[in-house]
Amino acid sequence: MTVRIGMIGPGGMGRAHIERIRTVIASGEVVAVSDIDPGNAQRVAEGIGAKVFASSAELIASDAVDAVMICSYGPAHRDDVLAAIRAGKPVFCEKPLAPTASECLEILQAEQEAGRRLVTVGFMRRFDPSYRQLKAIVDSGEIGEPLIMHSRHRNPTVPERYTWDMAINDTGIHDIDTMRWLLGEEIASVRVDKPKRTRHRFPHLQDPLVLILSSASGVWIDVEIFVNNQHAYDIQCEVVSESGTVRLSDQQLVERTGAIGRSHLLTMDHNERFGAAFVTEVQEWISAVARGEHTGSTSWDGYAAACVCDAAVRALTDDGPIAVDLIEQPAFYS
Ligand code: ISE
Repeated sequence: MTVRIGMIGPGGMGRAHIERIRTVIASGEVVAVSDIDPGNAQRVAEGIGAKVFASSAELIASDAVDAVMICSYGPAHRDDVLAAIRAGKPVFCEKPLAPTASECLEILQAEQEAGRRLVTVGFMRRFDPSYRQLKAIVDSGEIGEPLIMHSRHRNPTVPERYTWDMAINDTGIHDIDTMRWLLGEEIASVRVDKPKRTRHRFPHLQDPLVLILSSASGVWIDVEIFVNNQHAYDIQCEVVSESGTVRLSDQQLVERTGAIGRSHLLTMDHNERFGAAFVTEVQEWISAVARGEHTGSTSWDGYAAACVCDAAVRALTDDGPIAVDLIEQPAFYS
């Protein structure tokens, strides 16, 4: 079966997914496109022979669409995710599921009413081979219980339109999801520490910043977010456990040696660093849709990450630690 996909909001991320689906991913085809910019929808659709829809609502309702990918900007997600759930169609939504925890709650409610898991949130690190190997070691129990975790999320640069809260809602949200996923438990509280600011780039940003998270069982986690480091897309993670540690190693396949020493290249953006993860993520989603199953992170994961982000954004201005306010997890998601 070929899953007929409707793509909403094909910006950089959406176009990269389309390219993957067209070239390396099996059993899926993007047959429909909509965008708030009709010119963009037209251009993208023409390139792949897809149909253009004037609105996302019409695309979701179309009989020609089996499943929906939402790659538009965060504030537009809620309405389209709800429409897809009500149409009974599987939906892959890029992060954030929705910008606020209360909008995510509406999604949880609608999905439970629909009676089956339809929503997958695009937390691609869960599909990265090195993170998967790290999690397998943590889960094996061979090095004991995790006690401390260090996460580093560095970008070479961000555009000026990157607002003050985006270090948390757009960038740190990945680390928040990864920490929950690695530990298999929720984050209970968050504090934000503000180091000396870089002189590079924008005065409206606290850059870098450090989230100090505490998990439900008391694991201490620091997440460094530095989005104008001027040199690389640099992702690091280390888990310190009772009788050993495990961390991601360098991601490059080759090392070069010459007159100035030994070196390897660094990745410069998320598509380069997580290219393989994106392919696995989208392939697993399409294959699961074809089987009538669910895969990847759930609406609950999108909601829990939003709750931690809400607390972290508060902690940017209020003294921490701020408690993370979560509803009890419905059995539907356990
Ligand atoms: C972007 O949206 C991502 O998801 C990247 O992984 C992250 O590094 C970047 O800061 C975000 O803007």
